[in-house]
Amino acid sequence: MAFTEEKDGIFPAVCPLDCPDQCGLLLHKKDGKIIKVAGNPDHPVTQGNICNKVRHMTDRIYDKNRLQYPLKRVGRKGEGKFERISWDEAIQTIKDRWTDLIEQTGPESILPYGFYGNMGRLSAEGMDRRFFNRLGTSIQDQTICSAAGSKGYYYTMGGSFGTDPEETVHSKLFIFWGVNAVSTNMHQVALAQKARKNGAEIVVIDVHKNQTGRLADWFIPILPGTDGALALGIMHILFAENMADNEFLKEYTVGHDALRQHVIQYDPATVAGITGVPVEDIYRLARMYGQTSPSFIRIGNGLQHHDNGGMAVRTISCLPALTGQWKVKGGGAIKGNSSFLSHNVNALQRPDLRKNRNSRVINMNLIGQALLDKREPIRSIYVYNSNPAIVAPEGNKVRKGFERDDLFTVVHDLFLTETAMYADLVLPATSSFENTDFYTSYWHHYMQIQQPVIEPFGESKSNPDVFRLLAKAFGFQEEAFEQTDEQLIQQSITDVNNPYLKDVSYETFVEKQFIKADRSIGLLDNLPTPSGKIELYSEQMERDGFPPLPTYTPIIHDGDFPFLFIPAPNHNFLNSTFSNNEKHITLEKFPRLHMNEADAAKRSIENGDTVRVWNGRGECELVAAVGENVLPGVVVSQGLWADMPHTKSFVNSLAPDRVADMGGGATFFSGRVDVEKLK
Ligand SMILES: Nc1nc2c(c(=O)[nH]1)N[C@H]1C(S)=C(S)[C@@H](COP(=O)(O)OP(=O)(O)OC[C@H]3O[C@@H](n4cnc5c(=O)[nH]c(N)nc54)[C@H](O)[C@@H]3O)O[C@H]1N2
Ligand SMILES: Nc1nc2c(c(=O)[nH]1)N[C@H]1C(S)=C(S)[C@@H](COP(=O)(O)OP(=O)(O)OC[C@H]3O[C@@H](n4cnc5c(=O)[nH]c(N)nc54)[C@H](O)[C@@H]3O)O[C@H]1N2
Ligand code: SF4
Ligand SMILES: [Mo]
Repeated sequence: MAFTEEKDGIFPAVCPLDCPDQCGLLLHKKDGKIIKVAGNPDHPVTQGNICNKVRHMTDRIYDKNRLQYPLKRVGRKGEGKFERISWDEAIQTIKDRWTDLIEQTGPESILPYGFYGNMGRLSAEGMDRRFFNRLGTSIQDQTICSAAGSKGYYYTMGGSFGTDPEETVHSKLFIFWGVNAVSTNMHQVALAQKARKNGAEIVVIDVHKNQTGRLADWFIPILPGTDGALALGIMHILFAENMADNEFLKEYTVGHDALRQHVIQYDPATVAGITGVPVEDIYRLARMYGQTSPSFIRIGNGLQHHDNGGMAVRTISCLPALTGQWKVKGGGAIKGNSSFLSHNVNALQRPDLRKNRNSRVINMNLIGQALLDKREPIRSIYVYNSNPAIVAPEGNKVRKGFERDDLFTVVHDLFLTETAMYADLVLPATSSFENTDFYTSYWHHYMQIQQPVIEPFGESKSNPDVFRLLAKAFGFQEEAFEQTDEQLIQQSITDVNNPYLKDVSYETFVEKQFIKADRSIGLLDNLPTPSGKIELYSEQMERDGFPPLPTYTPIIHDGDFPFLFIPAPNHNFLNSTFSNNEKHITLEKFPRLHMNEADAAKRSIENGDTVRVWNGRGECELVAAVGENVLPGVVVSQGLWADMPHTKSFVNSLAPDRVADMGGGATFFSGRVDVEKLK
């Protein structure tokens, strides 16, 4: 019997959020409703522990403000006046408007804009991709999260391949580098805590002494955007003091001799001048790293949200090779591990359905600019799994773009988000617990399957179902649009061109619930870099216009404002998800600005004062948290707060939309601001 038909019981589920941990869940159902979301103790990595955010997920699923039926706008854009319509009317309106646009200016005047509000492979990159490929719309370059760092790591290692996190329990040294893991990767912290009982040490390198910094045995504050220099300083000492593993370097890397010469220039005094990390600490860290085995580095997303983020990750990712840690159980690094679970993406997304192979590509970090660009304008945008009016940089430009009267905007979401406020049509989305889908973690090595546990809320529909309806309205005849979710999953896990993943059947997947990538296959024997080795020197980078060896380049000077501003994520929201849920807001209290007491004193700012934060792009108001948790010259906010009448905490109005050095990545953390006390 399908789970949805059973009124009471406990059913397996997957956390759908954009979080590396991808926990296994158990949903407790009574009288047909979910009454409790708990961790699934059978999940080999997450083992029944989940975060507070998702423990309160039932509030979100049954929130009184959840969208139940399609809406059409009857007021001004942004005003929030809508009227209920039927699904038939909604789909017909989209069909008619898009048909006109395609006739007038071609399909590329339509832009899909989605991200990973639901990490399900079908929800985020299944029927949607098939449909937009077939329609021939513009292509969205999905760069907002980890594009720069993933590219940097790719140059060194050939893909998102790192340590099996389960093995890190054997490690003796954890370096959490630019990652607020207590909030963003709690099970990696749990593994580190376990290892700590066996003598492991935990080092945290961050611009903010947040929850993760406070847990460290040693917290190293660093100036924003200078991590590459610190890594080069460590390399300098590893080579100078003969701590490098020469055998490993010879067998498994290219370019170690060149690197050895190259890093002579990054002596500890020079590096201290760049990073703000004292010379003696650079020596201490390098010796700790050079002399401890196994050692493990968790490379965060935060440190790559900078102008030089790609190169920073590229540089740090060379470190485990210098000390031969890739051969040690529990040693190495993780930036991301998604490549171990790469499935049959072509079968799922069907790029072959696209006739206009050279369609224009729009970098999602530049959505504000793109919507305001008058040359070959975007005339319609379809937003799903994302909330760009809050999460995208240069937020004021983004909103100005969405205000355009001639832009036909459709937003599919569970809530009337800030972005939905600008929509012409709003479509209600099911929650992931109402869908069939499968999930592949970007940190641990397990795929998981989701079967629907409850019926769709109101008239809400899943992402794949909306695209099935649209395909039908457009009269697309291909079988690809008739296929069921089960068929899509089967196609995705068949003929996978990935040595770490064996084909499985849908039935086996359902029976097992968790399927692990096969790590008995040696990473070092399968590196998909051009040389088949770890590339300390990369000819490919040279061809792409980068220095072939890890090199420090400062972030771009962002105007004459005194502070570097880091608008980071917070503990109780997930990006902007939960920022509209009462319990999560109560837990987070209010949006703060952490600043150093010396800087605060100069401006007569005291703890708890409301401050105005501004630059040439925008302004917002936050509550000062004064102390020693950030270095002078740095201010840090936490959380992507929703628009509320009593807060003006739109931090992304201040963030730059310059693209990072690699992958078209985001530079949220390379902006500068000024701060004053509000009278
Ligand atoms: N609770 C919670 N969990 C989340 C999210 C959330 O919003 N809330 N978001 C999810 C998503 S989409 C992602 S991508 C991940 C992100 O999670 P993480 O990988 O942890 O990345 P961030 O939280 O962006 O930033 C991590 C840290 O980088 C620091 N930082 C900023 N600039 C620098 C720098 O130049 N150098 C160094 N060393 N540190 C720097 C910040 O102070 C912050 O503590 O978390 C996921 N999980
Ligand atoms: N200042 C600053 N800005 C940042 C960051 C930062 O650290 N600092 N982090 C950046 C990063 S790393 C990321 S990944 C982005 C994330 O940005 P987004 O991907 O926009 O993430 P969310 O804000 O969580 O919005 C996800 C939306 O998807 C909706 N949703 C959930 N499930 C479904 C579904 O099944 N179907 C549909 N149609 N909708 C669904 C949710 O209700 C929610 O409104 O933000 C970026 N923005
Ligand atoms: S948000 Fe992350 S830690 Fe929380 S339940 Fe989901 S996967 Fe687990
Ligand atoms: Mo992200």
